[in-house]
Formats: sequence, structure tokens, C-alpha cells
Amino acid sequence: MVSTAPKSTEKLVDTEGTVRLTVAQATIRFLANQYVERDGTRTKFFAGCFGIFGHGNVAGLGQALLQDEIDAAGASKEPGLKYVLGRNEQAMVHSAAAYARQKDRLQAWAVTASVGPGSTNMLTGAALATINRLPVLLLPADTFATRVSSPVLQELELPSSGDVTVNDAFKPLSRYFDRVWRPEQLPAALLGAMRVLTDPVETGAATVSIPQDVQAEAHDWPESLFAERIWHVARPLPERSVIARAAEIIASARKPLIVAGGGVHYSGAEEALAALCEQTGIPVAESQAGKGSLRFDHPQSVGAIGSTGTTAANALASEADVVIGIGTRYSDFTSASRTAFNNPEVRFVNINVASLDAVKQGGVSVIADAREAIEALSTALDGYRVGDEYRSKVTELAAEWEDTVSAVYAAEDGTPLNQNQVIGLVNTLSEPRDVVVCAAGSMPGDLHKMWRTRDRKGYHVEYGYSCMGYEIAGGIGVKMADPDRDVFIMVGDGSYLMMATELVTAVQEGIKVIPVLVQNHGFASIGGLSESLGSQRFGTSYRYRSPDGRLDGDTLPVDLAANAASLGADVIAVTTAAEFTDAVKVAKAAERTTVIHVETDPLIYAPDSQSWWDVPVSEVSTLESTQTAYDRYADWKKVQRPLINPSDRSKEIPQ
Ligand SMILES: Cc1ncc(C[n+]2csc(CCOP(=O)(O)OP(=O)(O)O)c2C)c(N)n1
Ligand SMILES: [Mg+2]
Repeated sequence: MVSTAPKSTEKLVDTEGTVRLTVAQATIRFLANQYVERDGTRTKFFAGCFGIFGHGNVAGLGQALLQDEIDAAGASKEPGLKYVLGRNEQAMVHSAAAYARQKDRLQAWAVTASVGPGSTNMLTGAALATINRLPVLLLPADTFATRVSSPVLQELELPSSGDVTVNDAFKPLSRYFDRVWRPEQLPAALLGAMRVLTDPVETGAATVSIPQDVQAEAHDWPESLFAERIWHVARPLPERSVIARAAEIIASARKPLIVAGGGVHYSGAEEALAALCEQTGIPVAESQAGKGSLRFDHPQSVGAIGSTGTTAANALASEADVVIGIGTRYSDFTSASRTAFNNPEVRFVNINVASLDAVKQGGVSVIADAREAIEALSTALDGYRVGDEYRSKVTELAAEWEDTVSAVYAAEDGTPLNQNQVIGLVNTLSEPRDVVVCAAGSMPGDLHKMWRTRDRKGYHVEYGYSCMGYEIAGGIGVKMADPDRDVFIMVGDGSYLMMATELVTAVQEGIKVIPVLVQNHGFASIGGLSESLGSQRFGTSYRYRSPDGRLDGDTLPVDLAANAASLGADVIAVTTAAEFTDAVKVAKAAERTTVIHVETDPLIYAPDSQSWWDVPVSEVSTLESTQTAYDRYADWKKVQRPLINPSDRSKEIPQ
């Protein structure tokens, strides 16, 4: 335990092939030597390590990162693990997750946090990464293994259990969890984390919790622990008999529909998908994570599906006789809470690398890499094409929706903008390769419906967790992953107030992003939802408390433009379309992060999806608004497909 380590790591290799390093130094050196390989291309897996130091990691992992940086500078090399100081631990995990998504999960970040609150601040990020199946390595610090000075500052100290610490809260949120009580456990923990992080089925947050005394403890490691390791990212092949069965079902379809999810992107299956739908004429609808699987103007593209879908995709979904899910989790937004696929005879073919997703909605499960499965299906479907009538219907419905979008995109000059027009302006003024980023509020749904995606990585809306506060942190992660693209971050005032802190990190790192800050004085999204559910927008706008005790006074004198400027960003406040257009030009030409601040009316909505989302309404109430909403809710519940016995339900969509 008592450190007898020499001062310089250069002298540490002894004749027996061991190297004496602390657990923290060994961790950093190991991580710097991990690579992934897919389709013959090799990539260094860890781009770096985000961190905020405190007791628990400052003298362990902090010292190891310092030594790595200084040693690299001495050798005129890049550090093994570049260190980036963030402002909030949750935000750092979001940046890491966004980076991994933009890199199609072939690169990731480690995130180190201090013991206690620093570490538990990462829990929300862990959940987001795991739900979105994005690789992030979390290194929360833990309380003493020796317990000699327990309870240490910020220790949980449960009377009922000696080995539970706050970090146990990471267990249900992580796809891999280990705690390194002894140095000898470290190799197994790190190899276990790497296995999960690089596995397309398993990936998500991997957490290696290291007590602070163990981090600083020296150990003789086998040199081979630090050899370059290459992790193959698999493309599991579909079974031949399953493809034959899937092709048979699809070939019998008169109104098939593909639902493309995030798996299409992660597998790099966009071209294969385009080829399949050009060959067969099958239209493609997209989930939030799958948006951009086809360009918006591809003849077979019908855009977003589900609760925030286009009328085109939802009309086709409601009649489809075969639905082919590719890389989708079938979240409630995608399936419109199991009301989207309304044909009583509908059958499903689900292609997914994860059996968890492949079995959803029933039907044939093709457990395989998306690209491999699509290519196999293309061959098996040789000669199959949808009928001309169906093709014309697809074209007609898609064109109708595009007209609807064009109409609401159009802004009258000289008048204040609404959110549809703001989205339209960003879409038309950005370049096809630029990226739009969003996560929570009314904008994710509006973007899903209306954003015209022109590049496979041009649309980045986190909607697995829809986490307020992801926007700016996530946008920074996207920009770090893809510095050649401009990144437009669509952020509502609510999300901004929850976590704008990483603007400071962007300034520190010279990272330029373009946040479009939409000020509507509260929650347009939840306000609208509340109203539709009979709850009268209660508690959803940012107002003074009025003398009668309700939160419905004047709007608050909050100046978010000044707030953003105070964090070091350039800020342009605009009102009209002409001002917005000029601001985008300035922001695109700028080298610094430039926030565009615009006020909008929260009562102007995007065009309707003609769809539903299951949010239960109070069954009994003294409020008429709630009673009316409950009746409507009960009508929709009749349309919802049960998990089994789908035959005894209403097929009438409430008007
Ligand atoms: C961390 C977190 N807390 C709460 C919610 C629930 N929620 C979803 S949207 C929203 C309001 C977002 O407000 P704002 O960013 O201003 O967007 P707007 O609704 O006005 O478009 C809330 C509270 C959430 N998604 N994430
Ligand atoms: Mg708002």
C-alpha cells in the first residue's frame, strides 16, 4: 500500500516484463491502447477523457492523466488520453454519448468524476447512454476500500451494508459494472468494460468504479496488459432460413412499409437500404434515431413515423399489411403507443442485431446486422415489386406532406417568427452536411416531422431519454466528433436553463457551435400536452406568482441572451426572418460559439401528425376539462393493439 514507486515511469519496466504503476496510471495506459476494427478499418477507441476533479479522483486518475499529458508533451506526441475539463458531470456524459453517436459507436470517451455527488451526477448520463445504446466509459470515484478513515466526506454510510456505496446506483443503468477493490481485479474489469462497449448488442454505459485509495495504489502489472488491443465490431449474419421466411412474407405484401431506426445508421446501412427500396418500391418511414436513413427527397421516403410522424407515413402505417422494422426499438413514439399499425392483418418482420428488439411486435425476428440482413433480403426479394397503385399513393402522400411543411416553413417578413418558421429557416440556411441537434421540448417532435434531412449524419435528436439539458452538451460532443460540419443546437428556454453550463467548455476548447435559443417563457411542449389531457397548462409557463397564489402572473424578466453572453458566447438576438437570416450568416462565418436568441409564441404548433401518444388521463375528476380529455383518451385506448389477441379492438381512429 505504501507507495515505493520510482518517480518516473520511464524506468519502470523491469526484466521480468512487469511495469509498476498505480491502478489509475494503469487504467489510463490501458485505455489509450484500445482500438476497434470494422470492415477492415481500425480506429483508436477512446478519443479522450472528460473530467471534473475532487477528492476521489484528483490524486488518482487526475495524477495519472497529468503524467500522461506531461510524458506525451516531452515526447512531442498526443497524450494517450486527452483530458477535457467539463462544467457538469451529467453534461460530460452527454457530450461523450453524442460523440459516440456521431461516430457510429466506433469511438467513445471515458468520463471521470469525484466521489459522491460528482459521481452520482453522472447517473442521468448513464441512463441516456444505455437507453440510446451508446458506448460511454464511466469512471466514478468510490469511497475507501480500506475504510480506515470512514465515513469520508460524501460517503453514503448505510447502517445495513458495508459494501454498498452511492455508485451501486450505476448498476441498473450500466450494461457493465465492476468495482475494483483490489489492483488485481483491474484487468478483468477493463477487459469486461471493453467487451461490452464494442459489442453492438450489449453497448451502453460501462462503469468501472475505483475506490480512491485503490486508484493511488501501486502494483506490478504484466507489460502485455498495455499492448495494443483490437476489438472487432461484429456484423452478425442472418440465418438463411430466417431470411427465406422473411422474404416470403414480404413478397406476399401489397402494402409493405419499412420502419428505419438508429440501427440503420450504426450499421452504415443507408446505401443498402436505398438500394432495397429502389429495387422493390417499398416506402421507408423513420423513427427519431433512424431519421436520415434516406434523404428526405428520396422517392421512397415518407419521413417520420408515429406520434410525431408525417401524415404520409402514418396513413401508410395504418394500412400496411407487412411492416419491416430495421434497427428500431419500436418505442411508444414510433408505434404511436401501439396504434400506428392498424391493419388487422398486419404482419411484422423485424431486423435487429439485438434479440430484445427483434422480438417486439411479434412476427419474424431476423437477428442480424442491418446492412447484412438488408443485402440478404435484396437478393431473396429479386423480382418483387410493389404495385403501381401503391407507388403512386406513396408519391402522392409524400408530396402532400411536403406541401404542408413548405406552407408552415414560409415566414412573412417583418413579423415575429414562430417555431415552424425558425425550423424552416435553420433548415434552408444550413448546408446539407450541417447537423441539427435537439433532445427535449416541443422541438424534437417538430424536427422529426418537418426537418428535411439531406445527409446521413445531419440529424441528431436524442429521443431515447429525451433529456432536457442534453442539447448544448450533446452539440459540443457532435462538433468534437465532426469538426467539419456546422452544428445547429435547437434549445428551448427550459432546456437551456437546465444546463447551459457547457457553453463555457465550448469557449475553453475553441469549439464552435450555433445554439438557436428559442425563448417562449416555459414549456410549450408540456403546456400543449397538459391542455390536451385536460390539465389546463397547469404549472408549465415561467411566470411570477400572482397575488391570488397561482403561477400565472407576468412573464419573468429573464434575459437568456445576456446569460449566454456572460458565459463567453457571442450572442445575436433576432425577431424577424431577415434578422434571423443575417444572424445565421454571421454565425456560420464566425469562429466562436454564436448563440441566436429568438422569441416565439408557444401557442403556435406544428402541423398535426394525425396520431396519438398514450399518456394516461385521470379517470375521475371534478374538472370538466379532465372529464372531456378522459373520454377522448378512452376512445384511443380502444384502438391500441394489445400485446396478445389483437382481434377484438376498434379500428376507428378517433377524429
Ligand atoms: C431532465 C428532464 N426533466 C423534465 C422533462 C420533461 N419535459 C419534457 S419537455 C419539457 C419542457 C421543455 O421546455 P423548453 O426547453 O422550453 O421547450 P418547449 O417545450 O418550450 O419547446 C419538460 C419539462 C425532461 N424531458 N427532461
Ligand atoms: Mg420553452
